[in-house]
Amino acid sequence: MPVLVDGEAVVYESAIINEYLEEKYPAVPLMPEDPFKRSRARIWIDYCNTRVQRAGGNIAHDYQVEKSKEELSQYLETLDREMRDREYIAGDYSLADITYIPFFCRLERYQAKIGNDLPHVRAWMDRLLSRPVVRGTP
Ligand SMILES: N[C@@H](CCC(=O)N[C@@H](CS)C(=O)NCC(=O)O)C(=O)O
Repeated sequence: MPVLVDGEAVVYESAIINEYLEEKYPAVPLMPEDPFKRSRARIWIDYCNTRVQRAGGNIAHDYQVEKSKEELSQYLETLDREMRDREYIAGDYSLADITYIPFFCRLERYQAKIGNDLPHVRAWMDRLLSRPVVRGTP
């Protein structure tokens, strides 16, 4: 369970931790300024956490594996359609992209493959994983 302890502040839930850090350190903005674009970023953050990571977590924890694999492949197909004409999922690089990085780093754990059948997700994943800060994270 991800928990951030920042002095007296104890923050949990990964999406809430990310927003806490975004608000605390505004010098590097990682959410769009425009309210509609912010809502798109939040939609894809929610999609990752309530669908992609939920299905992946089920698979990793040996719960409803076949059903979850089927769901996960549908979610990835949806993402592939979304990413067809995009470099990042919600405009510029944002917390929405960052939310998917742990999933892409742990594909084996989720018994998932991002192959040639998902070319747009694959290109997006490669783009994210090749960022220096991601490559430098153990
Ligand atoms: N919604 C929580 C999820 C916390 C969490 O890490 N859940 C575990 C189960 S305790 C999980 O299934 N993670 C996926 C995995 O095991 O790879 C968050 O985003 O902070």
